[in-house]
Amino acid sequence: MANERLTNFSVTEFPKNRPYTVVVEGNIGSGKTTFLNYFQQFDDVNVLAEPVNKWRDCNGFNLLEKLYSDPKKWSFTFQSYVQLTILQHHTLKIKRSIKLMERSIYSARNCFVEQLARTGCIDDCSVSVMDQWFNWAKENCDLCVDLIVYLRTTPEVAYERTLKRNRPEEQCIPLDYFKDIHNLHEEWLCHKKFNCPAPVLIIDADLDQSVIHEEYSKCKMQIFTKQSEKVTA
Ligand code: TTP
Ligand code: MG
Repeated sequence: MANERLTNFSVTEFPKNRPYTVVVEGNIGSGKTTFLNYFQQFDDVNVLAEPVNKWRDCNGFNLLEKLYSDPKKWSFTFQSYVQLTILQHHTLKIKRSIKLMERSIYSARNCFVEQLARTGCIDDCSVSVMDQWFNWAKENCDLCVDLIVYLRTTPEVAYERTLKRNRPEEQCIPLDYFKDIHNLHEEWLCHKKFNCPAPVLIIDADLDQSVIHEEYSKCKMQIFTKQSEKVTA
């Protein structure tokens, strides 16, 4: 499979002066990293995975652990850093023609900050500051997204997978939190209640790991025809 190029499958016109950018979204534990790892095999794809590793080590501070231990105290600090690190991925200059990213500043705002705001874990004043940064970034940086791949799971499956993979910080997250984050992904990507910057390709990510690679393989065609369908529509 080495040297295989995803652009060979493509029927879409790639942007001239920036990479074709695909962001992968879905609940915690929905399989975003597994999905991205599958695409590492293609020579023309630059995969930017696991920003969460930075959130667990910001100059030695584990912000993810702080967030879950005291959300009211740490959510602004945590979400500010999330916004910065994802912005760094959005703006990273790469040489390959396709950029595949885990998460975007849109899901950080529309799903996670929104959930914190609705449950009173972050105050309006902090959200306003985050939004000022967010709007500034949108106006002054190239945050173009060509396609959103939504790995749609039921909250129960995402919850079970998260327990199983055993990131220590996440063991205390209740099922209700997964339901909230799931519903916000649905509001955003299916019902378009918030700013949705690109067409959305929905994948059934409840499927078992044993068949998921086959699903990804089918999906590479869909990913790169979706855009052209939209252009010609
Ligand atoms: P995800 O960004 O969903 O990453 P993941 O690696 O858990 O996903 P997958 O299994 O699909 O690869 O979440 C990482 C952790 O960060 C999770 O505990 C939720 C938290 N988080 C926030 O609290 N706020 C945010 O804005 C984001 C993006 C994540
Ligand atoms: Mg991941």
